[in-house]
Amino acid sequence: MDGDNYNTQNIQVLSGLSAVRKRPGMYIGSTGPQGLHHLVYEAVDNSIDEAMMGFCTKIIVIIHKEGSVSVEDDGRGIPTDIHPKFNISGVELVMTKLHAGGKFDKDSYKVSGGLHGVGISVVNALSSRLDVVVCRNKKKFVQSFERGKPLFPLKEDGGCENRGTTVRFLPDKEIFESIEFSFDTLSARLRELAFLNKGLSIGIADERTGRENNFKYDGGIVSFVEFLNQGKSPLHEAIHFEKEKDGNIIEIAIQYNDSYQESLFSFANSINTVEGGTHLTGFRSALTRTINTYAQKRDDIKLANEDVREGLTAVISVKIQEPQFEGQTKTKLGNSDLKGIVESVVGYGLNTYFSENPDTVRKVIDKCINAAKAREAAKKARDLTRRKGALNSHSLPGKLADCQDDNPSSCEIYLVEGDSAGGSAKSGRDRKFQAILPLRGKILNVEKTRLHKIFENEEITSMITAIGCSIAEEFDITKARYHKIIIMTDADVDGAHIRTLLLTFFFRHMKQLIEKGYLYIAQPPLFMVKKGKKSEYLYDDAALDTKLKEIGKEGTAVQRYKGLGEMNPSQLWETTMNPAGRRLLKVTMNDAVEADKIFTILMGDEVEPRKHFIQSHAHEVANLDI
Ligand code: 0RA
Repeated sequence: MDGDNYNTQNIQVLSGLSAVRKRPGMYIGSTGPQGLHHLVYEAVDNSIDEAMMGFCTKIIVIIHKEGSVSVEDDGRGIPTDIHPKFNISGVELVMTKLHAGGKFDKDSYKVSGGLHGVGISVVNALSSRLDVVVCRNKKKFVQSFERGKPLFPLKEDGGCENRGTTVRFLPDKEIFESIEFSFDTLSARLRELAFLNKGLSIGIADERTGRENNFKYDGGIVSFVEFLNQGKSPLHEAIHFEKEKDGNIIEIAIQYNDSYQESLFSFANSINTVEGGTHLTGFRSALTRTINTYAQKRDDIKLANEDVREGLTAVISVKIQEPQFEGQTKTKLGNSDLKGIVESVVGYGLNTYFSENPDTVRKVIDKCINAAKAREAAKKARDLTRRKGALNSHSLPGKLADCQDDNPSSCEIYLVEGDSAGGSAKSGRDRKFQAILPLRGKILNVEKTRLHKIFENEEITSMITAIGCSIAEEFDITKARYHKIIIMTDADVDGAHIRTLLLTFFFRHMKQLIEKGYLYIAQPPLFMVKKGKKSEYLYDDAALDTKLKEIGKEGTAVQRYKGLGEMNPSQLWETTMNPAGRRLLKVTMNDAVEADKIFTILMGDEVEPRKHFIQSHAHEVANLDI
């Protein structure tokens, strides 16, 4: 190899990659678990691009034993010839040049695009080792890198039968907090990508555990809504349409079910736009308007947005030239022209579909009119100002013991089961930053409840008011008054049930709180072990076992705590509330689709799938990831 010359030409490129290593967060969002997994998505996106252009049918992701991940596709293979301007191979260019994105031909726009759309060179920069294998024209080529630096130029390494690209990388321990990949997190995203790219086969295998999944959905997002509606009762065949307008591709799948919940997922260039955006606004507006036109032919009733959301399962996928991502987590589509475009495409598509499918129209309109009637009846039956007052006002619920501080990021609220534990928590807390809201009795099962009923429930409204960010159309996460919302229930069956009901409420109505990492579960101790004058709190059975083995059973008293009420205020503070020693479980959701299904099954009204779920999960320990 032509050593010196080779290095000189790469100085510019390498200084680009060293910028990535200096400020990884700017390129992949964070160096935590999200950023780590983002590396895989970035690598997969290149293969997805190949698939979207019609050259790749299969992608295989493998988590290897030693912690690296490989992404293999059967696309055309990254070009191996020497690029005239840079004088290095196409492979090396793609792997080392920032924002190259892998595409030489400008005509083809990148429609998958990782969240940050930075290209695979960023993966290379942040990997202690990366190996690429390209098969093109029956020849095999290889090149290896360490922390972005090529160890040698691309070289031929024998022949091969099939074409394609394999990129295998080991994330750099010096960069990431942890380099342990989660099979479930990757699997969830790959399934989503398989839904969004119909017919594409995506497999994932975990060599550490032997787990594997294979995804291929010939129905695309129609399969997606059908999947979301499993365990629910759909009212009609999925409605589907896809249209290109002004260079944007808009694809919609809709299927109502008989529940009161909405399950809606929106995507822009395959990115889950959790915070919504212009495409979603356009969709909602067209849906309400179109259904209203039909409803008014039948009944003199005006449907509100929330009436057409009841029982709606929908997937919206737009593919656009230059997506602008905004919002707190950069998952809100900002392109202003998309609102009108989606609105007109959805209006037209729905009208066409409805005019050809009168049976479906009737079922959908019935459902929405029912929702509207229930809402209006409830409205008449109560003082409207109360709802507005209860949810938006500055009058906090009477039983809330608020904290003194008013900076949300340093404030916490404990949602405590029962008045007596609530009382202990109020005396035991640090009132400067800890607020207490006692909850009485069972919490409403929101899974089986219409929105307006939710507004009538006192426990729920007091929670909504205390937290401050409202729900439904008025939901606004920036108004959250606490950045730690801590569920504290007894360690018994009732406590577990209340916890599940609360989780269901947060998942259905304040999902973004979970996504922001604001929701926690307190971990009160299960035991106190006393020997002589020494006592110690233990938090699970395993810890108790270990302790008893260590100190011996003789002369040891074990007290089992069943309820929070068994602890006095100072014990509660010491064991469960004092930030210095307490344990908190953060509620995370690495798969919103899976969580949706789990809540449907756990809290919905079909008994069979629930039985199956409980049986097939009975062997697992309680897992508070939802
Ligand atoms: C640039 C041009 C061509 C293919 C690719 C990039 C490509 C990149 C990656 C990254 C992972 N898998 C990939 N597969 C393809 C087209 C080359 C041609 O015209 O044959």
